[in-house]
Amino acid sequence: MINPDFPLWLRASHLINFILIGMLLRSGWEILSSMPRLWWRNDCKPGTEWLRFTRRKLPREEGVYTSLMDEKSLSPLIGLPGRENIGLGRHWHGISVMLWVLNGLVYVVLLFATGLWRRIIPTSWSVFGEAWESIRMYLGFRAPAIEHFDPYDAAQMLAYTAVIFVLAPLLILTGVAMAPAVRSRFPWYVKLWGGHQGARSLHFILMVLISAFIVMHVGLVFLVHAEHNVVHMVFGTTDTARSAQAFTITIATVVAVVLFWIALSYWSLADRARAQRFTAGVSEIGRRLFLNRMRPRMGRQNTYTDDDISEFHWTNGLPPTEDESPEWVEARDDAWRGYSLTIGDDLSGAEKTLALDELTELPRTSYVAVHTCMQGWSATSRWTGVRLRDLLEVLGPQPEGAHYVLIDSYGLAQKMYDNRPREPFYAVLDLDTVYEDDTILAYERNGTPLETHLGAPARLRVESNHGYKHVKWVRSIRWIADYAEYGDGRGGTREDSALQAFNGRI
Ligand SMILES: Nc1nc2c(c(=O)[nH]1)N[C@H]1C(S)=C(S)[C@@H](COP(=O)(O)O)O[C@H]1N2
Ligand SMILES: [Mo]
Repeated sequence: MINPDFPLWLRASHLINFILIGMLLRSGWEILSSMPRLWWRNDCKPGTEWLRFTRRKLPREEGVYTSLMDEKSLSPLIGLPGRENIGLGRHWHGISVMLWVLNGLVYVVLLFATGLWRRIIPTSWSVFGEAWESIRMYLGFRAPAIEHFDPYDAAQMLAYTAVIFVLAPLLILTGVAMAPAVRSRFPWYVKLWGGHQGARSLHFILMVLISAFIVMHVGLVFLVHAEHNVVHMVFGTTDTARSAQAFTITIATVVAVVLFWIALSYWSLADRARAQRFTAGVSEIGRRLFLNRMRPRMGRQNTYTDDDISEFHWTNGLPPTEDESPEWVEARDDAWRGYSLTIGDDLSGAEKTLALDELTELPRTSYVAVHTCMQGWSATSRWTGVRLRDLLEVLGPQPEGAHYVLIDSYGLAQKMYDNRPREPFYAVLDLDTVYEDDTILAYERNGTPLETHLGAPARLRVESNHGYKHVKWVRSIRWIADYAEYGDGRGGTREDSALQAFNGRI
């Protein structure tokens, strides 16, 4: 006998939600473990964290400690996938959130379409008094009688309404605020949350709240009138004679889901290149739908101004050493007189070199922008330089057959994916990104020549993307046909070695 009040769609979306929440939590912990510190201050100055999950002390000096050194390894039983794989963790987070939002939308639409919202959303103020009565009973280790559950009691109505209509939307809104594509297009939106660190810290707090809800919710299902709850959840009936059967199915399902979560980790770790292709490929659907069309406009906004400039700036990647690049070290020691930047076209072999003073004579642009490393830190600076599209014109119009631009560095990758000798750090941009207003080669920060650890004498800024696309100590900028022929073929050093997505818009 089917009770229409627990229709199949409701039970199915409940199960799907359970699977996806687990994936979101586990991949979220993987992301957090790559930089296990939380701030309210947007410059993430060492020592000002309000919470940290690491005993490591941060040096106060700028440019000596890279965020990559701060990564912690999680067990694959906890993190998705675990073992310092933030790239894959980010993709899993993306896939899970896309499915979770879709499932949530279907659920909410059906909830209103079927009128079932009435038993969840309170419509009378008396719900607060009744909920307080229930809570007092629970605190005294007693439970309200079954007549109070219709099918939910007042405390449940309040909790479910808060989770579905407050916590979940806030998690989505703070998550979106951390995307550089969103920030560079709508800077006011990020400021609304207290900047990148405000959004990140709130996202964390909301995660804790939703986790606490899950623990309570699951606990109470089994503690308070379990025989009713499990038949509702599994069969949708009120036939308590089937509760033993429902109980068995529930336990078996939970065990299967937990095994599935762990299997995702081991599947990812077994062949990380394959996992990157799959997960970055699927999550690209979301970027394409929502982020790729947003064009950055930091030069035309006044939300972030010189007043927001950070006191401290984190670093990822250390400057080239004498061994790594004698020519860069020599140029540095000679006030950049020997520095040369190559603008090239790999299709025809054409190239031109520019000295630093030729670079600074090109039309300049300047704006205040927030840098975010996908690991979690941020910093605000005024960047001044030449637009990439203007710089490329030095060589002439866009060559026929060129679909990307590759930027490489005098500095080497911190570590190669397969431990082969370290190669120059590089990033590839697609044409949309190349032509954006806020894709520039910067040679000044906060009105003074670029500091050595931040990429002197010139570094890329791609405001619509996370930091891993912003090549420092730039050596050459070249038109290319396809990035598959360079490095490991993923379109950048962080893509190759940390399995990040080619598209760094979130
Ligand atoms: N040459 C080079 N450029 C690089 C890196 C690097 O390791 N080497 N790291 C990238 C990453 S992941 C980030 S977040 C930014 C950090 O920029 P910052 O050190 O100027 O703050 O640089 C990017 N550019
Ligand atoms: Mo980064």
